[in-house]
Amino acid sequence: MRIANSEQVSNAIKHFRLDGQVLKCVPYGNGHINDTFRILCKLPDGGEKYYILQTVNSNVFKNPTEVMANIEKVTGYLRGIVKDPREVLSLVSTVKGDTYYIDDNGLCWRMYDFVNDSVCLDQPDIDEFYQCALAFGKFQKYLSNFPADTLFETIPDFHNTPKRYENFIKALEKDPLSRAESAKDEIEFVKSRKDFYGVLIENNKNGKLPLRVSHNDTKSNNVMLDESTHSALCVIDLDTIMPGFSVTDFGDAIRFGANTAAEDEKDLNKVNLDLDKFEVYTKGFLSGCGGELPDSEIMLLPEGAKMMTMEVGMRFLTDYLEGDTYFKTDYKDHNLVRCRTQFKLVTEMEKHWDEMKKIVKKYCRGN
Ligand code: ADP
Ligand code: GN1
Ligand code: MG
Repeated sequence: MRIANSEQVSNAIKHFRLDGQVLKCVPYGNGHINDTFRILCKLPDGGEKYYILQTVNSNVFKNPTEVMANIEKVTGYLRGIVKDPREVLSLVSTVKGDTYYIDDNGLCWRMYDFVNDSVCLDQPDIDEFYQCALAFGKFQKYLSNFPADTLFETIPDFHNTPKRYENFIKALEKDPLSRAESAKDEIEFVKSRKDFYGVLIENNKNGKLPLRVSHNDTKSNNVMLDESTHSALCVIDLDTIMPGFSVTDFGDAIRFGANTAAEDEKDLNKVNLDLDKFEVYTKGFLSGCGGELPDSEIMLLPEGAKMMTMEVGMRFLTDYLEGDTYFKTDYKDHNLVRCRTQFKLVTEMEKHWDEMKKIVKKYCRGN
């Protein structure tokens, strides 16, 4: 379901400083949160230029202006580090000189330069997945000296899995649409793993897992690759940049990209963990991080992968119980289907746990 209607879209466009005349505006991308549009403009010299227009979903981000403040700071900082302008998102300013526009309905809009000649992929092959790993690893490295305390927490407790579990239990107790009956096995799956959810937070407390500036939404379709070489260009979807853990950035990417099937595959026989992709991502991510991560953190990468798969599955299930109010859905049981896919992948990770640990150990340096 879209957040904005076409009148609101046309009105929003007028408030941004575009280099030409708008020819076309079409819905774009596969994100679950924001409304995204691609705009085509005719330039005065006859050429053409694309832009990306987005709403910031205020049901998800309670304070969109804080989201925009984070993005402005981080993209400005990254621009001082990278060489090619296509390596960092560029906000387009409004006619008033701001980085966002709030319309009369309170909707927050922003515009980006389109990353030209690029693609982003829902199901990358192994080489493309390596490129995504490099991009997210470098992103972590580039931001290692960024002043984390200047960032707003755009979604409080975003990857606090024990809190996510509490929210799941609350939704289950309310069960407003009486859907719990149709998800008995999935509910049991979540409850039976309750002791696992605090593992990363415990490792943070015991000093093995430091807070770092992280992306927090590392799906492969949040990286733009060069259209012709398929090498990594730019990390996008910066709404959730906040202090977080390296291993959850790693883990969410594995959840999405090392699954042998789509995030919402209905045939669970097709859902497996691709260990070759797991290894290639480990290699690419650590290489991108440039030796920043100590061995004790590297050894927790499998926990990050299982935690994120479990957590996102739990979030899909919670949203199903609450009546699909958070994630965009395409059909009635979409969130239930998505959660089943995640839980099958968790089962695969549990089966291959020792192999996952063995793989990450190969990349430790003995420190
Ligand atoms: P969501 O939070 O809904 O996932 P994203 O910011 O990831 O929103 O954008 C959705 C999709 O729009 C992306 O997966 C990508 O295909 C496309 N996109 C977003 N920003 C750009 C950009 N600057 N240049 C080209 N494509 C973009
Ligand atoms: C959402 O915005 P998008 O589609 O990249 C969600 C992530 C989930 C993901 C599941 C802000 O990501 O946390 O992991 O869906 N983003 C937010 O596909 O909640
Ligand atoms: Mg996205």
